[in-house]
Amino acid sequence: MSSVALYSYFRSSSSFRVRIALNLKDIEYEIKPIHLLKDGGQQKKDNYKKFNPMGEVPCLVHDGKYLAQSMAIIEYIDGNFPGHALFPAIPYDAALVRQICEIVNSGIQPIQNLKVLQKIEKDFGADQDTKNKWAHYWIQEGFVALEKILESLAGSYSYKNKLSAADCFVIPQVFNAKRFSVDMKQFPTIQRIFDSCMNVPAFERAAPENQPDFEK
Ligand SMILES: N[C@@H](CCC(=O)N[C@@H](CS)C(=O)NCC(=O)O)C(=O)O
Repeated sequence: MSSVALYSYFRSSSSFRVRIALNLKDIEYEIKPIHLLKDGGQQKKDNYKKFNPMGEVPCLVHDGKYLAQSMAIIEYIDGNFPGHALFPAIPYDAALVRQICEIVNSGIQPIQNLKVLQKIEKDFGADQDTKNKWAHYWIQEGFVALEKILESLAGSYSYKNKLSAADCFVIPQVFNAKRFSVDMKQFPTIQRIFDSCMNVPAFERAAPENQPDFEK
């Protein structure tokens, strides 16, 4: 029997991606909470950074093997566990799914990540309102592009009518969009995908409010 654990923070969208993927694959896993704000950020402590020197969640532990970066983790999960395939078999279609993942993974989330918001506060004097506007701007920009691409690719889900890795990335980013008051009426395709996915138990169970470390 293999053992799977995930270092995760309830509000972390990158952890949320992996929680969805694990649920879609029906993999049992233990959540190991890492609090991103407590004690100056538990992700920055040496006893965590020895697993992930980037000082970020998520980090997967599978049978004693450690792996960080949600994209790498989700590809690893997909290749190593049976069940629902997270990437289409056709190479071009699989690349289209990765394109969606990367728009979120490299084009949107890193610019509104906690450490970026903390840096613009500490070194450039940004107050809460400025930090909110910053995050709002980058999510809004990214969603304009994402909406355009998804208009032709999506069915009920990001890739046609099949749940895929793309949904693991898009849905948590919508949670962040809502948190930073992005008006989702501008993005009807993304909103439609969100509504369909949130009716799937794998997504609902992975949501921040259903995590053992959830805080209001
Ligand atoms: N590209 C990384 C991003 C990971 C990441 O940014 N994690 C955030 C939470 S969503 C984090 O741990 N931030 C800690 C910090 O900013 O100090 C991944 O996909 O795993």
